[in-house]
Amino acid sequence: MGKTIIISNRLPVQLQIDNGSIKAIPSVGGLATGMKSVHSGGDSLWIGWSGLTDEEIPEELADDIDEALAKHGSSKVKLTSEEVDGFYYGFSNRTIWPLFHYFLQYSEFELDSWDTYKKVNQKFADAIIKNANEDDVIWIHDYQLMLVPQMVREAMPEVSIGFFLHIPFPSFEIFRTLPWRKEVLSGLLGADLIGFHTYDYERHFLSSVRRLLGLEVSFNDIYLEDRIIKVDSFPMGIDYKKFSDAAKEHLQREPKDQSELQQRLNKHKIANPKAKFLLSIDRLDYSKGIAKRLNAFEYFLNKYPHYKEKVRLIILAVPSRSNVPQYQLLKKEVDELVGRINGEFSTVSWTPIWYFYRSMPFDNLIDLYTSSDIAWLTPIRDGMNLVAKEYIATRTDKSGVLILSEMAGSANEMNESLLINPNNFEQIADTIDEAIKMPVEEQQERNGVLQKRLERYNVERWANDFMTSLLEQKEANNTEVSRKLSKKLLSEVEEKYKKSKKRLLFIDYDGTLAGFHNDPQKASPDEELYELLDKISSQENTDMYLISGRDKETFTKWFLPKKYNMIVEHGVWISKNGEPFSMLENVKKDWMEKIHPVLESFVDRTPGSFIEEKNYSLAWHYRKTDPDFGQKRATELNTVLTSLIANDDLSVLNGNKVMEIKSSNVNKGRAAMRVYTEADYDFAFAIGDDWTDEFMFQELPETAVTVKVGLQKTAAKYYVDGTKDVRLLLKRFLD
Ligand code: GDG
Repeated sequence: MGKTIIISNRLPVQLQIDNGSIKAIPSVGGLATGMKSVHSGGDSLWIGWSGLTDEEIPEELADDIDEALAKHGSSKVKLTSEEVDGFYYGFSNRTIWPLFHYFLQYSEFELDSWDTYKKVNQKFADAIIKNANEDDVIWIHDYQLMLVPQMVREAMPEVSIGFFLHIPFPSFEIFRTLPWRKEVLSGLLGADLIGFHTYDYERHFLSSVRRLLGLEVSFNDIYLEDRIIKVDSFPMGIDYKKFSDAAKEHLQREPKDQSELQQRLNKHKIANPKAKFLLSIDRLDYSKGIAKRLNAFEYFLNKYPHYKEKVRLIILAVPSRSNVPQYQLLKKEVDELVGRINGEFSTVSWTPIWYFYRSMPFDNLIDLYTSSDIAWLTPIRDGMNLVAKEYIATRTDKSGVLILSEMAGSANEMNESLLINPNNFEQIADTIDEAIKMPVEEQQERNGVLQKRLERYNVERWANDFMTSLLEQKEANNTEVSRKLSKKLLSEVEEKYKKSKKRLLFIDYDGTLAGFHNDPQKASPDEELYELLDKISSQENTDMYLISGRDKETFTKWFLPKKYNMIVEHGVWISKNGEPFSMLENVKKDWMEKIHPVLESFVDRTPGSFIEEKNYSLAWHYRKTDPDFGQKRATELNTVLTSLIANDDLSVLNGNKVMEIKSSNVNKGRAAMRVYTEADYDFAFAIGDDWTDEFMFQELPETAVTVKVGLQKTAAKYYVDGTKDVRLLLKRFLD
């Protein structure tokens, strides 16, 4: 494995030019804080934007800037101020951020900023391509760079690409409103592994992929023609040791070594030992629910007036995206609310809210964490929320209460905290009361469990899990059980075919010779296909069988009186040399009366599904239904049928968007073997795309050439990508 390349919008340091000299300031925010420890660990390069636009970089400082960044293992992507406006403040933060956090009303759909987003994503991709080797591992981060995976994939088809989204992925109903939804999904699908913080985000993403791109999704794998993409959840952890060590060190400091902020906090504690500090820390962002929290605090003070002068809310709101109008409005709203509440409740000796609108050094952050009795974090939506985890990590004696919004991704792993709905003021007020009264033993019990979990699943573990999973995925894609029919393998098969004296070919129809169609009757053969089949079947010493689950009427209409051999309905009927169909297998059909009404009830409740009645089987098709819903109903039907047919000699075949119920002693494998044993064949070949073809792959002798169409799990020896490749393969058999 080569080096790791991390790509995110911002680098781990932000550069500032101060009187001609360059200052590197550590970046604030979840992604930067989390990935820093991964970056410092080994051979890695971080590519991102330096925080300075081209216009802000004087020519004479350009080299110094590159050098300053190189010291931090970083390399910059150059952006003009216009590009930053369109890409970052525009599409990223006025379209994607609000949409993905369910603030639909704030989402702007501007073609210009989408164009800039595409252009800047290409710039990031170019920077990667310039720096990467094929054996490097590329890890792309977050919503600003969703098109980069596919852009890199096009230039470097074999390289390992991982993508992690740090914010929520919204439900399909929200995501579908984005005009460029398909482009965004396709951009992401350039990756080998796509990671989210929670299972819910993963689920939403897969549902959009299925519904908008119509791709085959099985569990958490997405099947493309030439690759499988894995989607998984990896809840991001923190650098636990860094926070807990810092807290320990803080608590041991002599008063004279303490920060000014700590000394002030201490003074208030000493003056009023029973008073409680409530802490809230976030970037000033509407998704974090700061204004709502202030309103809830006012509600609390009114509902529990005896806490007046006994609680203080410390709000640290870190300036963020102040170029975006929504953030300016929010700043105004928060300023006014703080003013109003302080005006309403303050006494000579007490101000209920301390409000800091700035970014603080790490040291002060620890002061706040270690001095606060309660951390109160109520985002309206939050991908994860690392502040909640950091607070717990700094509680060295395990005291302290965390009140956390259910809407934060971290709530999934922090059940021992007090979880609230940020919109329910009544519940919030009661929970603050509960937190204030909570006995220390209970606090320690809850935090003990949380600390163990956070210490174990820290940010290093998170990154390792992601990387391991990415490499495994690459490995799995490279070493499939069946091998892709490469040019070399194709030549080998062709040679075997041409040298053989008696050949037998089994060729499935739907999904193999012809693509799928919503109406099965419309997937009829084209002229080119007839020509190809005519030529193969007329070769000497060659028995070609079309083998299908279709009914004999359709195949009679499409192929007779052509002299192809045909086996239909999975092996019930056979036709040789242009003769009418006759029965190959004796099967009963009295069970149909019992099963038909069950299928009817599923058709009634599943719009778009329908029953196909074949002579000896019944098929329930759900290709035209909503994919998620269809899958759910298919699972349900499977359960119902399994118990219904327990005593009959029937089996249920789960095909491609179809479930077929038929007699157990009929399948393509059994039929193929009956034909195979009729003569002395020295070349046997079978090709098919779905589950029902697996019977052939399994039952034909080891020497047979078996080929699966598509990438799904198979017993076949080889695979090809799609129907086009099937025809190219068959053409090889012509003289
Ligand atoms: C995004 C997602 C997801 C904050 N103020 C200061 C400061 N911080 C540090 C905190 C924490 C980080 O910034 C904030 O992380 P969050 O996770 O709470 O939130 P976002 O910035 O919105 O991050 C979020 C995250 O990505 C990771 O995937 O959890 O859901 O929105 O580490 O400590 N650090 C310093 N001074 C401050 O004033 N030094």
